[in-house]
Amino acid sequence: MTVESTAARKTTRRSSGTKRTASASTSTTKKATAKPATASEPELVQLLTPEGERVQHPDYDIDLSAEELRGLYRDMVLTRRFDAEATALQRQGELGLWASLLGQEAAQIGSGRALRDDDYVFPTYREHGVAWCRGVDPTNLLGMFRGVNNGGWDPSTNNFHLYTIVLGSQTLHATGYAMGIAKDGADSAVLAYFGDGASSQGDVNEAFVFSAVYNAPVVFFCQNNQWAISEPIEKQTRVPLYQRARGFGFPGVRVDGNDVLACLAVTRSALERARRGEGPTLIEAFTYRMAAHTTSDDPTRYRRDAEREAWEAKDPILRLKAYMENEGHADAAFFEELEAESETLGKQVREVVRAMPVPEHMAMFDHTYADGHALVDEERAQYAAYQASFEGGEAE
Ligand SMILES: Cc1ncc(C[n+]2csc(CCOP(=O)(O)OP(=O)(O)O)c2C)c(N)n1
Ligand SMILES: [Mg+2]
Repeated sequence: MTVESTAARKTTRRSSGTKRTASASTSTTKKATAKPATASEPELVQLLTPEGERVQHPDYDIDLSAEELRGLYRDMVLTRRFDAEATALQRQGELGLWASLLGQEAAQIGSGRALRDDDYVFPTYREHGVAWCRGVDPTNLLGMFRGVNNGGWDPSTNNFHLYTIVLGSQTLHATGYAMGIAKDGADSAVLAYFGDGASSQGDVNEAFVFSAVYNAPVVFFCQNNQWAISEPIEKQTRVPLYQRARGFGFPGVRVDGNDVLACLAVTRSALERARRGEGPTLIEAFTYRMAAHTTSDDPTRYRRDAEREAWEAKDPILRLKAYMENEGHADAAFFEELEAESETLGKQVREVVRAMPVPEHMAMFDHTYADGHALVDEERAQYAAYQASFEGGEAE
């Protein structure tokens, strides 16, 4: 383990348990300032501590109304509920697979709510919270995981690209798209998501080179959730990921990925910078994958419970709830109504998934190429022969 990654873990442990003295001595928490990072600690932009105390940052300020805060809270709660429902549906055999975003709600809602409608998003396979912010019907996310369609939404409707499973490839798509809109003279920006594991992909590094050299209006949003399936972050890098940007010639910033306010402020600022024609930014959202990599994975085989427990103390939803309650930004009725809304969403998700029509088997070959392809034709014929070999004509 390197000196810097050791320092990062020390920061993690220290900030998870202890309360700052400022919160005990004053009821008006807004005057507190974040503890400056020491020379050995990588900087982390934070506006809301794990205890729900509002702190200031010299470069990133944000002033949100109570209504906006409640909106961010609602987004996170409903996204978590949707995610839990999808995990349960997989366990009941209704989905083939699910990649949970549990723990990453603040990173996704904060960055997703920083976008303008005309901005464009390139997600991985875990960006359910960002999809929510873009207005993609959450049940549309589930068709691919049920195996009844190849994507499930039209990217151009919500400026939200299809989920991408080939790690990092979407960062190149995003860079090319950003170069294109810049040539068109648009003042919109592109937000590309990827993970700590994907940061090791050649595609991501090529995207950094091209976006820097062409000053492309793209923001790279890396959710460092500490794990790439069973590989820890220490196996991906010898420097904090955000520091890599410097070598490519653009700024990098590490943000507390469990702090929705900080994620919103930092992403908003980076998108504005891109729109001004000042080029790319790398945001490293320091967070944690609380669940398994996917429902096919068993993290108890490779990581300790204590690590997960330390991150539980930094839950993104609980800290915003504590802040809103302390400051009187939400009352009991708000939380009760939201609970009822979550129940309704869960019920709706279950009903829609179970009612999804089973596609005709041969349809999976239809949209591979716009104009057909000899190899696909051969595969289609082979598959048709295989289906015909079953008694009654077709396998269930
Ligand atoms: C090019 C490529 N190599 C390997 C895989 C297999 N794979 C799927 S997810 C994953 C780990 C990704 O980790 P990370 O980028 O940190 O994202 P996270 O799943 O933690 O959100 C791997 C290796 C893949 N999908 N694509
Ligand atoms: Mg990861």
